[in-house]
Amino acid sequence: MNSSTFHEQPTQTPERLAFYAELDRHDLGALWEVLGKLGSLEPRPASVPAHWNYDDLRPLLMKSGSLISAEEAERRVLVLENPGLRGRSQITGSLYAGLQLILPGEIATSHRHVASALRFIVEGQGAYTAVDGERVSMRPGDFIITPSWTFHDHGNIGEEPVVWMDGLDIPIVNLFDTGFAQKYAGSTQPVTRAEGDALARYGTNMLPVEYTRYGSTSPVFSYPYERSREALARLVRSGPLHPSHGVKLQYVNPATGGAAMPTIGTWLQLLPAGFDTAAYRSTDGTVFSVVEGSGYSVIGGKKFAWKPKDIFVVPSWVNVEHHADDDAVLFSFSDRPSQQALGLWRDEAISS
Ligand code: GTQ
Repeated sequence: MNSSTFHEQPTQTPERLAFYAELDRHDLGALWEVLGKLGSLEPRPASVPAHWNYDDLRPLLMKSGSLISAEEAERRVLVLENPGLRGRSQITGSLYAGLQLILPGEIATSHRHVASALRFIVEGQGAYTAVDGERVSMRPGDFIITPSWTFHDHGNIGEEPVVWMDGLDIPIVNLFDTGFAQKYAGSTQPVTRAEGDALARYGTNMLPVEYTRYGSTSPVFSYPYERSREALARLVRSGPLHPSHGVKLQYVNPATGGAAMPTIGTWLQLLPAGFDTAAYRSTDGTVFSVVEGSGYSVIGGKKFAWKPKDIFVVPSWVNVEHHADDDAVLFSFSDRPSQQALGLWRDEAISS
């Protein structure tokens, strides 16, 4: 072992190579031949820093709208494929992300799956998502969850195309071979609760007297932008700003204080105009969606300029610094709660 690798591959002698061939015939391998690939001194993600410009994405989304209906597609989504992981439908080593389009009058039929999903609304008014018998309107900047194994359908009863970013833990579910999925018997689930029911019941710093289901997924499934944005506006005035994050809040399950979903963590942050963050890295590869403002991020030494509706990704253990040209609001998500539950998560503020 030297300082740059965890394990140096031993010399391959003819006797050793013959032995490896013999092992191979018995479905065996020699650890010392592969240890350098299995273990590393620090994370070596296959995913790379990447940025998607919404000016490029939008025309392609609209083109998809003319080529296939939401109904035929089941979900009309352009998958954000990390350039280092092409063909695997992954934006990081553990997460899936895509941009979903629903046109006026369309529905995306009801189904459920073990994978948990988040929706972060990017543009348009008039769409809803239904979860557990309640329909909630989608507005730009809203963060909405679809808990594991809950039936969900989406619809657009407005007059504009609606686009949101989907984030799912599909690669985590598949890592464990724990995926199940079902279609609902009808195209949409019956509405059994009025809009706003879950937010009133669970999202006002109070819980129903009989509530006991602490744990796993948040009973609040919509986190409206207006409320979160207002909190950030107040906090940026009262300070102090975190050197690496500006003002950054976690979305929580109000019954536990933990993340809204067991596998995926989500945040909203404000970087005031002119703010430069201190370099930071963490083991949770993180996806960012720009809500307001423009600026740039330096990710692993590469500069990516961004503006509203753009998406960018910071892989595990890669340094990131943000710069805001004007007041910028960034939504982000990662697998941090998964890593923390398993005792794996690390982060580090880099001092310059
Ligand atoms: O809206 O239910 O992007 O099931 C991928 C799989 C969205 C959804 C995706 C899904 C959905």
